[in-house]
Amino acid sequence: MRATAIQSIHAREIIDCRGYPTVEVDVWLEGGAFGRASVPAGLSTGTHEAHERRDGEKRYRGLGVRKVVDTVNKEIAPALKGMDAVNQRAVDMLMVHELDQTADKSRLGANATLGVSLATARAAAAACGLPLYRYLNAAARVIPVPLFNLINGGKHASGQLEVQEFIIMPVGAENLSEALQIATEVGWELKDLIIQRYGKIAANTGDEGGFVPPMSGVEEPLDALVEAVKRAGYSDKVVYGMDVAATHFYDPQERVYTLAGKKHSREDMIQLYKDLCNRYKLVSIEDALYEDDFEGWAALTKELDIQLIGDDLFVTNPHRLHKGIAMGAANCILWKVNQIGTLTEALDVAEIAYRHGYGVQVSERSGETEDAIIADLVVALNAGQIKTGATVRGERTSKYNQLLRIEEELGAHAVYAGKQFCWKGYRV
Ligand code: 2PG
Ligand code: MG
Repeated sequence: MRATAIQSIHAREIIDCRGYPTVEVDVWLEGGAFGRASVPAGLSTGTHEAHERRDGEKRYRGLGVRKVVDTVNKEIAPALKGMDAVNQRAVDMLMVHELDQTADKSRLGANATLGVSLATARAAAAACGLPLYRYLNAAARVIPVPLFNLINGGKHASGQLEVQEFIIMPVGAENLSEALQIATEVGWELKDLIIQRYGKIAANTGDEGGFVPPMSGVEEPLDALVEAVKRAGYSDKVVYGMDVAATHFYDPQERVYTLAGKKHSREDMIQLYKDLCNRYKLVSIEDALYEDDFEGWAALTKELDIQLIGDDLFVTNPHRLHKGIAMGAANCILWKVNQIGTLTEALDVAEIAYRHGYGVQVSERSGETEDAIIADLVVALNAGQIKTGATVRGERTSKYNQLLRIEEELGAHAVYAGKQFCWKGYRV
């Protein structure tokens, strides 16, 4: 028996940062190597994501995952026993094509397959004596520029902002540790500014650690970010981004986006983005339009010379990405492993993106655990960008801290991607 053969797999129910149950999987290999991974969960999810299975029973308001845990322990574990963990593709494809056999993983649950898939990768890396990022890519060296989500709206916050995320990107930092310092200091300035304007009660934070001030529309939060960056002294090092998550304030019947009480057509939204790009150093917009409006996305992509990211639009799915590429919709994919449900499929999607000149931005979910696996994955992909919240809350800082360790380990070979981020000419 090879040392890297799977000896046993064990899943359990744990809780994520919102207290929602989720799946954690342990994989043991014959030679004694061990890997553990847990599964994140979205809240502002795209309609076309792979299926996240929940118990639907009284406990945890239906959100329990005991049935998923059972599926891993009783069905997946015996089927995978003896397989070679370094053959990630074979492990993942067995789950997808032989055990599940549905298009959206609704039989096993994408939360079952992903937990097993990620824990297997970790166990295989451990057996090889390598950090995960290096096991997946011997040439990995790019430390991503983080997109720090400092103001939370939409489904991630109990405020009135429709736009879900207002983001700063310290592209002018020298390295990740300076980027973290910049984001933290800007966050403190923003907190002071919010308290000055709206009082202490307004400085609470949302699901991703950003503030939830009583602001409205798009300009007010962007102006506040610009002011906080200025007060912190980093105006020449920071550019801005947003995750609009537009599907969540769009009415498909009426075909309107309701923003700060006003109805906007698709064309109004495109015009709004054009105006914002003229007024702010806005270089990256995610989910600017409705998730099924590929035509609108193509028009938007023609009009704007910035990074346009498809999250709910592509849902890390090869078919939706191919459709977008064919139509010229967006120019970057948001990469979330749980949207597709196995590591192999997620890596395949990233490869499609790269081949067609699309960017890849690795992202957390709003419901994270302290598992920092995306830090290794973003370096393995040399993707150059990560979105994982503000610099607070353990489930966010775990990713940044793991990236700091990787940066240190790569030493002189590490390349901080800020300098390479050149959308709209912001080549620093
Ligand atoms: C998003 C994500 C993460 P959720 O929309 O990009 O920020 O949110 O995980 O709730 O889908
Ligand atoms: Mg999003």
